[in-house]
Amino acid sequence: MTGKSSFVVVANRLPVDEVSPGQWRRSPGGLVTALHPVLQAARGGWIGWPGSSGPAPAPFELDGMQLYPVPLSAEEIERYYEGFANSTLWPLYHDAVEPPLFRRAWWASYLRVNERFAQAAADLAAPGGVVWVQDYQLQLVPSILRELRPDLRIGFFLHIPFPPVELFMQLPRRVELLRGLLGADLVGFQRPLAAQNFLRLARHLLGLRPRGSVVEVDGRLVQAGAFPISIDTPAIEAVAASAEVQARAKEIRQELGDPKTLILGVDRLDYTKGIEHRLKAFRELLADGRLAVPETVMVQVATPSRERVEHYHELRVKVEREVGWINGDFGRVGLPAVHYLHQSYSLTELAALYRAADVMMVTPLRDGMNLVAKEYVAARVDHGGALVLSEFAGAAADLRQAYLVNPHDLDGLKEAVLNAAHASPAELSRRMRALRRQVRTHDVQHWARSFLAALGLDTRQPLSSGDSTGHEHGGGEPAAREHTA
Ligand code: GDG
Repeated sequence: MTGKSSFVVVANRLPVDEVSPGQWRRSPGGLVTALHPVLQAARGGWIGWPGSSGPAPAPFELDGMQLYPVPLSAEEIERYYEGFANSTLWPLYHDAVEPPLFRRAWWASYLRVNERFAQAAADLAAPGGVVWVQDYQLQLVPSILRELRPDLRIGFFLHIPFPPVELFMQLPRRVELLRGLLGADLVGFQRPLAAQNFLRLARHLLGLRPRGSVVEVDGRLVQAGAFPISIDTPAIEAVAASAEVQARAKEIRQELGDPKTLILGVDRLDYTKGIEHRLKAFRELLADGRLAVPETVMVQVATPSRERVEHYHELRVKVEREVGWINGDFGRVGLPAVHYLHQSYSLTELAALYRAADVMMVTPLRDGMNLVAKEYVAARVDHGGALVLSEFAGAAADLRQAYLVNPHDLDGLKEAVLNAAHASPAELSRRMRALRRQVRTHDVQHWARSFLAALGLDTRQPLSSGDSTGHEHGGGEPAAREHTA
């Protein structure tokens, strides 16, 4: 592939999976769904790691997207990805719900990998092009890229929370990380509070003077704002409404012994998701006699995740011990209380589970957004089911008619589960209709458009390929935007 791209996405992972050697398939997920049309129209490029160690394949095209694989060595996967990204930044940015680990050797690797991604973007982007950098693994890319290519318009979006100043200050490399983000023209977050934390930090750490949502750095203006991410609502609705999924939902309930109440959890097996809190609430409700097996059963899907990281290994042991405890005390032969599934499923199977569940429990201790909560709502085309949702998920601000809970308040959590399980069909339908309006009007297309419009890229106009972005850059004036900090 040759030629420069006027629109470039930079993300840790390429949006594809290798199904057999040299055979790639688009991976499921909202980000690629949202960006696919923009990438197609602009002949845009996506720079990312293909998912295994060693040399990367040559650039290739898939479904109209130009894909540029960036190689990572086994040592870089260990230090940059499992180390600095997932053992330092991930826990620290999630309220330090597990203690972040600081290892000096990880930083050098994080810096080197960020330089590699930035160089790839600098090589690919057309003059005056737009580059959109994704997430906490690549926080140094904006400033490195700006040094290499001052002509570009650079956006950054953080998918996870941005911590309060007091927590961020623990980072030994705090100045470099903050300066990295300030290389962007627009820094987007899930919630306004995160944008405020970022701007406060710029004042506290670098003595900058933010005005509203804008801060001046080295004579440039950097804008911070909230752009709550969402899901591909029409696609999920279509899957959930299919005859296949309806039949499968019915079958799942039968296989579970036709319970009166089916409680569901679906998460990556991650310590931020509050899986243990949820299980404990269920165990206590059974012990109190306020719920009973087999009228009530729980299904917990815990998708394998980051298995080589120590915290994740420990979590698995704790969750599985709790599941064993509950089933030992309350299960019967052929009728466990909790069906625990440490596996990945197809979207069709997930949609069937969503449609089968009476109560969906989403109880993170801290979560940037949480797409599972939104997917559950989108899947309930029948207006049934109840969503129990943690206040500490970004999604709680969008999904106000959920049963909102503090997962640390075990009694409150138990009450919410009972209220959800015992609510009248009319009450459930009233809440679900309101929730569904939100995810229908604010889907992932809406998210991508809002961000790119704020960055100066109008995705409603046909995009040109080649070396023009089809928009004016002007003298650093921040673009108008829907959501402000
Ligand atoms: C980060 C932030 C933010 C899960 N198991 C299976 C499966 N999934 C899919 C879900 C959902 C996605 O994975 C998980 O998204 P979440 O938002 O719930 O959580 P994170 O992975 O932590 O995502 C988060 C998000 O980025 C986006 O900005 O919302 O706060 O932490 O889509 O459906 N999908 C399939 N099989 C599974 O077994 N197919």
